[in-house]
Amino acid sequence: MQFDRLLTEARLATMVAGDGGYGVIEKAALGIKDGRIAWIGPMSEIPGKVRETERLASRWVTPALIDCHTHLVFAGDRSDEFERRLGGESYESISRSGGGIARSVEATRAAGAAELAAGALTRLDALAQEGVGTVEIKSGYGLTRDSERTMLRAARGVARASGMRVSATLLAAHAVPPEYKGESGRYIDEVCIPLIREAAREGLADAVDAYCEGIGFTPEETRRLFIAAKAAGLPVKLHADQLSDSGGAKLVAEFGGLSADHIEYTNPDGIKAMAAAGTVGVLLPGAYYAIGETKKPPVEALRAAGVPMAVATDANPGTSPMVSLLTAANMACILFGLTLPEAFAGMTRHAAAALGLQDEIGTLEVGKAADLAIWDVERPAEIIQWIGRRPLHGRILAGEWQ
Ligand code: DI6
Ligand code: FE
Repeated sequence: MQFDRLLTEARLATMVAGDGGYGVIEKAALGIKDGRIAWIGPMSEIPGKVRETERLASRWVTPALIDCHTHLVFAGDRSDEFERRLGGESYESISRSGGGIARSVEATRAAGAAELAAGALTRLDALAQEGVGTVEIKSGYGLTRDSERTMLRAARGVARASGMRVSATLLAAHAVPPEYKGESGRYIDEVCIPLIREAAREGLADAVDAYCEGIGFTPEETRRLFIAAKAAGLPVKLHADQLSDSGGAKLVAEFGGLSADHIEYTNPDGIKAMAAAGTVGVLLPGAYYAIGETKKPPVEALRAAGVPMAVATDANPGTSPMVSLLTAANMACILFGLTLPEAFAGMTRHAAAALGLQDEIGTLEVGKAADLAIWDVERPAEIIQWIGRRPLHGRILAGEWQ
């Protein structure tokens, strides 16, 4: 067997499902050919005589991490709202008085594509330094047909510039823009649905998302949007049940959705529907923490129902100003009660499924992309235990050191 690269003396956390743990292979080797994992196993079983080894000196190797829910593309600053929230005002009340998403929309509309990409790249770099190789990036701060597409183009541009894999999501139904105030239905029909068709035709989006919430869109509007997404051949996901129980998780599961995200207020019916549809539950502890939410997502019920759980940053300028996936994982363990292997699966295997990329990334398996994170730690638990430490040795993406 010939490899382009053979990593030896590694400790692998393959994250392959089975024992519910890390899928460990000690004293392991991993062969890479044409950007893919071509061989994996104990060093004692390396097939034939192979040269060109890169010794990892017992370092741990995991799949490159995946942040499956971010809003990394935006312009402007909302730290004044942070101050207002510290003064006791709620996120919802700030939103209703013209702050919140609307503020970022104003700044984002005024920014050019280059400015948007530059800001996103800085934030993306923070994630890269923690071993992230794939990010999802949503639109949703443009809210016109042109500016939403500019945001999606910026997300595609960021992928090219960073060498990272980017999954772009159309989130035109993030908020009702001022020019449609009080007419959310008309905004859905005149802007969001035509945009779905355009984005699909132009290859700008990989999925469609919506903000189904009292301060966002109703379940009925979300349903119409999902019907259009399905017709355009795009999978759906949803900001569901974050501030109240609106039946969002059940709705997105009904459409075979990739993921239901937040899900703090999701009821047993929603959990059942997610389990039946294979919809991933994406936990976003950064938002829970930053807005001072007290209702936790129903982790025990999700676990009992066999719903795969992912963990993401929700990086955004309002409710989750956080560009650290490892911190999100730490919070998911401490605040929500995830086990360490669950948190790792949430940043790898289940995050891949939340993006529909489970055949491509998320585990160390022959045939998958050679997207790896290599760590200077004694035990995988350390990676999540520490906050702000970044014990990353390096990343290999599509077979190449970054
Ligand atoms: N994700 C979102 O998109 C909204 N909340 C959340 O957790 C709001 C984002 C924002 O305030 O900009
Ligand atoms: Fe979000």
